[in-house]
Amino acid sequence: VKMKRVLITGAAGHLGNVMRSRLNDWATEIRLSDIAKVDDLKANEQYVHCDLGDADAVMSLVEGCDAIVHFGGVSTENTFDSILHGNIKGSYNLYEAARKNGVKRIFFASSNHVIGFHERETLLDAHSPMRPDSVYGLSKGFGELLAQYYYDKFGIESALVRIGSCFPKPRNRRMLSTWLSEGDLTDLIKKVYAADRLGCTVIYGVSDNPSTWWDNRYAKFIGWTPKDSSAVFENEAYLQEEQTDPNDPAVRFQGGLFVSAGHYED
Ligand code: NAI
Ligand code: 15L
Repeated sequence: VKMKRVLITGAAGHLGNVMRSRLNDWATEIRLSDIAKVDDLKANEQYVHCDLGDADAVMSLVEGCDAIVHFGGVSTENTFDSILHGNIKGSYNLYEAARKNGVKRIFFASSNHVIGFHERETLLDAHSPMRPDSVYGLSKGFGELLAQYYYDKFGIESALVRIGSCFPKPRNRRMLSTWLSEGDLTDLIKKVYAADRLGCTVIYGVSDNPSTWWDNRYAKFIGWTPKDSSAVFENEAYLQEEQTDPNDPAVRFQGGLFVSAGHYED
């Protein structure tokens, strides 16, 4: 399926930048937005500076787009004010703009930190209760509920993709279980838009790793089968050398370091 005009928010960030080049052929036009500058625009790319917390700016940003891949916002723990602005108001502004501009389907970059306070021995699926491990994770929980509301009330479909750890390779032992390859993420985005129906569906964004805490049984209808595996990194020296204590909260809980990270005060 070739898309007409796709909006990628957070396009100056890590995943926005990677996906912008991987998805280039997928769309006739790609609109890239961020508060930071996006460089080296290709012929079919357009950059729009936009603060997601600015409702009017987001309204005009979304105009004329037929798909939104929403990566923009604060991507790790931070102050409540910055998360309120970029993630809570930001995602509300985006869904309002989608409603008013007739956008029918959104890829929402949620996070594993929505469920980070589950222990690693617990196998989760889409129906497991949220247990956010941070104000950041809490804001992603808000985003998921927001998407559900916009689906129930206005029929806007969303993929709520609880991304594990999407980096070129796992950075620590935990990421052997949470790693998502760039190739699998690219394929997932395409599958989300190729599906006849999407509804409002939670998908764990994780590759086919030997160890996993997440079961995508309720998203099978989308037809996404991750092909990569963190097994290729298992024997790397930096992962062997890491010291782990089973009673360390960062080892006990799925969210890793986010569960014990400090709580920011404004
Ligand atoms: P990133 O921090 O590199 O990119 C986020 C981008 O959003 C940045 O370029 C930043 O300038 C922009 N942004 C922040 N506040 C904004 C605002 N108020 N208005 C407009 N733009 C704003 O993060 P990354 O790694 O690329 O993640 C992309 C998305 O995926 C984020 O929503 C993150 O929460 C989510 N995610 C990423 C994971 C990963 O493994 N990389 C794991 C789980 C979730
Ligand atoms: C996230 O939600 C963050 O955006 C990313 O930077 C990683 O820390 C990732 O989760 C993770 O859990 O590894």
